[in-house]
Amino acid sequence: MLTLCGFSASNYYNKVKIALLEKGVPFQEELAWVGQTDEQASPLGKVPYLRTEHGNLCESAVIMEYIEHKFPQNPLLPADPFAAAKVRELVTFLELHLELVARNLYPQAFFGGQISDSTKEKTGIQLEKNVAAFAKLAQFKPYMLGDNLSLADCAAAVHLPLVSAATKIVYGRDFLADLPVRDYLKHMNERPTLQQVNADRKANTELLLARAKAKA
Ligand SMILES: N[C@@H](CCC(=O)N[C@@H](CS)C(=O)NCC(=O)O)C(=O)O
Repeated sequence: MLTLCGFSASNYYNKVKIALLEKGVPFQEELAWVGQTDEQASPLGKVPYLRTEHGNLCESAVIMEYIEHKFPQNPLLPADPFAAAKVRELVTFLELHLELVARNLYPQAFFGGQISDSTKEKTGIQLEKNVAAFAKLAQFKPYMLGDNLSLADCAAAVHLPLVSAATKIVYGRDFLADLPVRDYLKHMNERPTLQQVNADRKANTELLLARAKAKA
């Protein structure tokens, strides 16, 4: 059986977990906090990583592709190569151009730190541009790309709330406010898979904060 390793407060961990649950692929979870990961499985010490019967895999995009190919049921990528490429394109925008940029804000938004004025300014400019570009690709109809749930929704459901929250806290304005993100997430969060992931995330976030407090 597959073993998904990491912790449930992680957005990248949850992206993979949603895909496994939506596809109905059996898996077990192994708790691995940052700093306690398996170096062989994840040489950069990042989560998630996946233990399979053939060996280990890290990087969530790679894990998603493996799962999709190995377990074709309940597909999260369209069969048509161009439509599948459009899904991958949107995942790239969500991760490379939104989440990774917004990540500069997390120390201040979520971890009680302070970011420099120049980081705040540069990140704001970059995010404005990237959000406008993302808005040209995302459909919200009702899923990221039309009628069918895809890998892009597994990513959007976990990354968009962080981008919204981080910009709201740091700039006093939700950079995604002009997009129908709230309705989209409400719709997504009605899914039993999302409800499970969100419940696990909340419980694990409390543990994470308690660990951080104990260390301080
Ligand atoms: N590109 C990676 C990103 C994963 C990632 O950044 N995970 C965070 C937790 S949400 C992490 O492990 N951070 C610790 C670190 O980067 O050292 C993926 O898609 O799996």
